[in-house]
Amino acid sequence: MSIAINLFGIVLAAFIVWWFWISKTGNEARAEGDIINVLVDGGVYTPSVLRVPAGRSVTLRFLRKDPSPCAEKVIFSGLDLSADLPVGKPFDLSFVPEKAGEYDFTCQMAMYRGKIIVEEKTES
Ligand SMILES: [Cu+2]
Repeated sequence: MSIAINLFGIVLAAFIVWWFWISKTGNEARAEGDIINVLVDGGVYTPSVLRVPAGRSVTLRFLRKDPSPCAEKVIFSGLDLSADLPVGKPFDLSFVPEKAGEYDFTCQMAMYRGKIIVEEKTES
């Protein structure tokens, strides 16, 4: 019996590590064709790290599947940007990130967490 409990503990610990660490840092997306699809479900933005170029318009296409009020708002600190996301249909949020840097975006209670990395324009 105690072995079963220990095994359960190990599995649980592994799951917690995965949930809070790997699942949130492991998915990253770069803007392709100026649109990034972001799924809002299960307490995470997928992908949660978005790389976009500075000075060019980008569209974040949010698809919110989570009906809980927690997921309703998305707030971009540092970008002076926020939106209310509808459930079950795509919502486009377009903006031009002017300054390179890292900006967090979260739901109202900061349970959903993501990050936009605005990259300096590469001179060509
Ligand atoms: Cu929330």
